[in-house]
Amino acid sequence: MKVVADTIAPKTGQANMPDYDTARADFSWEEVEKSFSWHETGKVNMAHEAIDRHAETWRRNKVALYYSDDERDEKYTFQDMKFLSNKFGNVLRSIGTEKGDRVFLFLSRSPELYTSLLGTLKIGAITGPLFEAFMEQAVRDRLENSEASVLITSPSLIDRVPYNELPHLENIILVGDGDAPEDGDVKFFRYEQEMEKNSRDLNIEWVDREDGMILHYTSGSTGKPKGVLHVHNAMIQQYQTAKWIMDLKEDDIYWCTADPGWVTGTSYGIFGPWLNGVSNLVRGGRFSPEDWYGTIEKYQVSVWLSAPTAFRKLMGAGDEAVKKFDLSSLRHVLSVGEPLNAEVIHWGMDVYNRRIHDHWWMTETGGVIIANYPAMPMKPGSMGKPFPGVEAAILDEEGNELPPGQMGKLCIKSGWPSMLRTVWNNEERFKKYFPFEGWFDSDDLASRDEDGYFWFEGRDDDVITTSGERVGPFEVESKLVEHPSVAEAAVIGKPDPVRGHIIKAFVALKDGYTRSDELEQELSSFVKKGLAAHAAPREMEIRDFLPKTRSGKIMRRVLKAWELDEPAGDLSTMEK
Ligand code: 6R9
Repeated sequence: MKVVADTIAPKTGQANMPDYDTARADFSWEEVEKSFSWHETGKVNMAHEAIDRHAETWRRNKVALYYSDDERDEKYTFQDMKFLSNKFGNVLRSIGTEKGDRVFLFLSRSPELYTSLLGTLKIGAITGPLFEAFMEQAVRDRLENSEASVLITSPSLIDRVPYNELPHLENIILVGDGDAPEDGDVKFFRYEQEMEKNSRDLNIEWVDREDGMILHYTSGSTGKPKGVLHVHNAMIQQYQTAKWIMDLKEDDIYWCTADPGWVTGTSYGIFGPWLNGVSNLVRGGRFSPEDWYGTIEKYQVSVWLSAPTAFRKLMGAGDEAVKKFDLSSLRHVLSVGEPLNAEVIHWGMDVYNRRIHDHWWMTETGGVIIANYPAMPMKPGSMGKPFPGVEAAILDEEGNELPPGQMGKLCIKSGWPSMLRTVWNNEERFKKYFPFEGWFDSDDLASRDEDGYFWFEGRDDDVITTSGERVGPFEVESKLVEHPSVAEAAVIGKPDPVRGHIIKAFVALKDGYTRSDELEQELSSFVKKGLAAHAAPREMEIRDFLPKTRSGKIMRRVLKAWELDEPAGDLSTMEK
């Protein structure tokens, strides 16, 4: 049960979304649909709505994409994006690609990644973006399961593609210079040559709203990754959530730091901003506090979306780093992917003088489900409230709704616009998401308070039963992060003959702190005093870093497997 001492009021100012209760009372998805220039035939295409629609208005010369990495610094207008994606659509057609085919991307972040993803959608094919860092097994699993016929990759990555062992793979398009084998059972093409040959005019494929658009693989804790399928209809939710939650406005420079290999990097790194006609910044390269703050300063970023792991690292880097840069362009800051510790929000108020808006969703939901809204009072540590037009509830094991304050399954009333439509080649797995009639089960545990705010407790698998009490790992981790020495923390349950489980904490320290028995003792009693005796870690391990996914989630199941000497399961998404 949460006791919340503080709330943070919104900044007065113009937010796109009216106050929460009004927005909820008046909401209808049918109204949102009217924002789109649905084609007269009743057909649609995501890439048309995101790019071409704006290229047909005064926005044609507006910058759609600012791209920069250590070598490149480029701008593309909506018109440029239209022509480039048209060309790529023609390239795909010229090699025989058809509507419904799976066209996968295994590329580092680059303008070519974005234009080829859009070109793929324009011909009605299904796109599948992969993390550049994947090794051979991860690439193989995804290409095998999706039966992709086309892969867009680069000479530097081709060694990790077992193309001769993938019977469905027919064509490989190589982006950039460099030697590549270019032999075997597949046909190889050079991106630059093919783009040169093809026209910038394209007859777009008008598709049904329910036609497949994108496949995102999410790693299960064991076994093979699941291919979550989204359809073009997802645009309705991605458009409206980006408008209200990211609060996107005409003059914004929007920066989402997520890679398109993660759903955040497509729903809110591509579709959300461009459906709203907003200038979108993509920054390649690796994370460093100086580089990130420098990027905000240089591009005058006004809306910034990142993940808790990044904010915790920025916090660990100290306030001095912030002071070296002019961050005054920032209007709105957001975080997603993991619970955002209250401590980080308070720090954000101190150093950025901005609230960091936490919001919750999953690959399977396609768009945001629960959020802190720009005009709503924020309770630090809470995920906020369900999006207007979406119903979320806390259910028990039988599917009955639980009263406020109780921890249970976080479920969503089925039928929101961007809901997954299937798990590719695995209808059985898809059905498992719906254990109770009409409800999607997220497999997260959460509670709702008297005011309707939702509080994340942990993944269902991660919640710890110790001495008969159920403890959400996040609560303990957040308490640990409040301690001045702690940069990041992860807690797991370790089997114990007396208590069922004991709590074991893994902690990464901030710069300038070193491990000692006294410090471990102190951290344990810090949790005991701040939370409860049963929540205090009985074992502690200070580590240089914690294992994480490429989207920055702490992998508790991996820590647990290492601890118990058990197989760690699928590690393809783990950051090396
Ligand atoms: C968008 C995304 C989904 C899982 C989800 C939950 C965790 C995401 C969160 C959060 C607490 C938040 N999660 N946002 N937990 N607070 N604001 O992350 O998709 O990679 O599929 O992960 O991430 O456990 O179930 P995905």
